[in-house]
Amino acid sequence: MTSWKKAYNVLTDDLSARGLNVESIKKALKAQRIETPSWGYSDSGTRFKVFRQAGAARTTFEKLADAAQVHKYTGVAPSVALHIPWDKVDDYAKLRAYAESLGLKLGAVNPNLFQDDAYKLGSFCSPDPAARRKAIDHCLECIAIAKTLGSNILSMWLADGTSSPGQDNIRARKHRLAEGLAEVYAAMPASMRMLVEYKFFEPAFYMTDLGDWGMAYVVCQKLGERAQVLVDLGHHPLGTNIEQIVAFLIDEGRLGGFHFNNKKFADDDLTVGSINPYELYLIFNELIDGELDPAVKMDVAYMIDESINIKPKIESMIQSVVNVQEAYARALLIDRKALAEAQLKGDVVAAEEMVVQAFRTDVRPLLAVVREEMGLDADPLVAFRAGGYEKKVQAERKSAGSSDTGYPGA
Ligand code: RM4
Ligand code: MN
Ligand code: MN
Repeated sequence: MTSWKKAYNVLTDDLSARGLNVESIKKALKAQRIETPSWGYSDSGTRFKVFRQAGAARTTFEKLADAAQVHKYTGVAPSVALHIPWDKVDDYAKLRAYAESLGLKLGAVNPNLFQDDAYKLGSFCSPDPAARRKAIDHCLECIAIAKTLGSNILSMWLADGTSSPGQDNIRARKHRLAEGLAEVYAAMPASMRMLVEYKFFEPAFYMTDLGDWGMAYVVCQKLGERAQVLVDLGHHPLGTNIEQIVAFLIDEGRLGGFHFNNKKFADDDLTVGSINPYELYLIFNELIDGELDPAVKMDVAYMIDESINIKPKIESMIQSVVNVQEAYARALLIDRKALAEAQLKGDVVAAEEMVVQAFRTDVRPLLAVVREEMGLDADPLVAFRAGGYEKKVQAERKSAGSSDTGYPGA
């Protein structure tokens, strides 16, 4: 505490002198929520090799126990996304009760539309009506599961695409997609949202049926108001301005959620903020700009979608959550009024400086004090390491995991 306190006083004096309201910034930080993915806690790898980790979660129950550790030390990660069938269990009511006993909620339900032989040519877009039926039925099953779990998000990612020119009729695939999604959308209760994720390549390499945000947007618009676009940070070509996509979707009321992760080259699913923290920060800059606009209605699910192969899973997840917190905290330090004035005057340098200076601010003392005020340790990673959980589960989880509950890699 004492080590952070001095830096905290210097920082908050400075922020107050800049006319910022420290208390409301702290309130926003305490209210932030980030969902972690069940598949981020089990063994995973690349298509070359899965390196097993001692103590990695083997069952959905163990994944939840691990997620509870992330929430215990960060205080802002109380929900967990599930992937069906990786997280298939006999009794979903029991799973829900277990989650609640850990202080967790079950979040987005992700149907798996890519790991069955039937999906060789696609799921919703397949030329084979039996494959399409299977995909739709699986999503209907996921809606039923979500209802039992108390979850109100159906998160759709399709691996659909073609790998050779001429393989299939692109427009016919588009029509099949619209038809199948409409049936699933119609089956959702009024409280449920469908998030539609796009990705420009992989596993198909010639074209992907939902290749970018524009295609996802058009599909959502046709479905209805409760269909919104999900932005996964790893799903764009290199150099794409993701924050612009975010701003555009916010303005159209169609930003449904995020899959936070980080990439160096492709869909790398690395620790959030580990490669390009400035991009993450600029995304939060747009999110706050949207939140402050009374003309804009926002309901955004902040989720992590990472798959760490080498680092210990829980530690990486804590790093990710902390990096998201820091990006948000920094973006909260921008003086919005002054920025708008500089923009209107065309003072490019002053406007950029305001954005850059906030990014350069060391917000760790602020977050340390926020955590202490929430009854947490100032440093989640250090506290987790000192807690002895890794050692405990390494001893308990000696037998091999079942092979169908993990993410094998892209
Ligand atoms: C995909 C996509 C989905 C995720 C799967 C495992 O690339 O990001 O969101 O569920 O991977
Ligand atoms: Mn994703
Ligand atoms: Mn992905």
